[in-house]
Amino acid sequence: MNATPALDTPSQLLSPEALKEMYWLMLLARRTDERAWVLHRQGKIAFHISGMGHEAVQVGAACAIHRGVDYVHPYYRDLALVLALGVTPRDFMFSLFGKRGELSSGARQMPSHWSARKYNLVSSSSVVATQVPQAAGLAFAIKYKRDHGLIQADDFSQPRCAITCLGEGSTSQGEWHEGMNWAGVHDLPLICIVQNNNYAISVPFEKQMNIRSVADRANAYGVHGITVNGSDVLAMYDAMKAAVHRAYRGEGATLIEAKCHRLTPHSSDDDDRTYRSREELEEAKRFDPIMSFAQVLLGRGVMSTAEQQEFEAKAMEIVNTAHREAESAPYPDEHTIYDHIYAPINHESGR
Ligand SMILES: Cc1ncc(C[n+]2csc(CCOP(=O)(O)OP(=O)(O)O)c2C)c(N)n1
Ligand SMILES: [Mg+2]
Repeated sequence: MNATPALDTPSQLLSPEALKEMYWLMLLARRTDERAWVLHRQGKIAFHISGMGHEAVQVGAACAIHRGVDYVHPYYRDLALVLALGVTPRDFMFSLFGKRGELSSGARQMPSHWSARKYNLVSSSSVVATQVPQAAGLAFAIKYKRDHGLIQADDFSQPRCAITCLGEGSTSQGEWHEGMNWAGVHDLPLICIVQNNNYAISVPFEKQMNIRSVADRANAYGVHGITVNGSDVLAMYDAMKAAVHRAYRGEGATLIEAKCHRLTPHSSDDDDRTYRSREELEEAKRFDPIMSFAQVLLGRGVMSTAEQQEFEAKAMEIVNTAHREAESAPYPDEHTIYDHIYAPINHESGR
């Protein structure tokens, strides 16, 4: 009897170049992130919130969508995700230093509140989970246009899904439930990625919910739910591809719970020694997504050791240049302080 041939998963169809691009994006995010910590400890920047340990979730997700066209509503840990969309380490350094010409808000927002119209990257509030109903609204608009013949399923020039991210702790907020329910009721092309790193600052998962998995909640909203190993970029890519196809074909929303590890304190202003043991952190480092993906690529002969070293050198050069340029750039002109914040005032009419 013939064995049934195994179906190819989307990640098995990725070219060596595509696989190496994934590695490169994860590495670039990590080296940029590491520099931000150094700059903070040197007292040169005020704040940093890190994505270290989350890179596989974010790069796997970004590489599965139509980048720059589908809507992305990120959260503060999504450095690798936004780099994959086209934001550069230089853009990020400008936001860390709050310098003139900063991409997202002209240096008015905190760092890691990304926004760029050219990448369909939508700005979020610091208030956690508020991006979920907003992303559901974008997905609703896509569905409305599709239902009225304004977008076709294969129209690559138009956004055909909206993705949004948040942490597992933020799913305790009402906004998350409202957004997911709306997505379920209307079968929206929404993909919600919950980056479950087991902590909301110092509060562990089991103090946040009395279930074993965030994805268990998908059923209650009538959306598809899946839990994936968020330290494995290819597993994440496969889960995302399935969700993206579902969204593009009008088959409704997906909740992806990506289990990962936060390899740093919550932010530059947190001391995680007060609530998590060093042994636990050392154990988490064994799942470093970049090191494990390097082993996969080297083992398969997709990437050579020489190429890996070239990537390292290139990343350092890019980060050094970005750092240097941002540090020496001027601050915004003080006369522009109210630009884009208040409507221009007509001094004659007083309005
Ligand atoms: C509504 C609201 N409450 C509290 C905060 C403060 N806060 C910022 S991040 C955070 C933890 C979020 O944890 P989680 O959702 O698990 O995401 P993670 O930071 O672990 O990626 C909290 C409580 C906030 N920004 N908004
Ligand atoms: Mg968390």
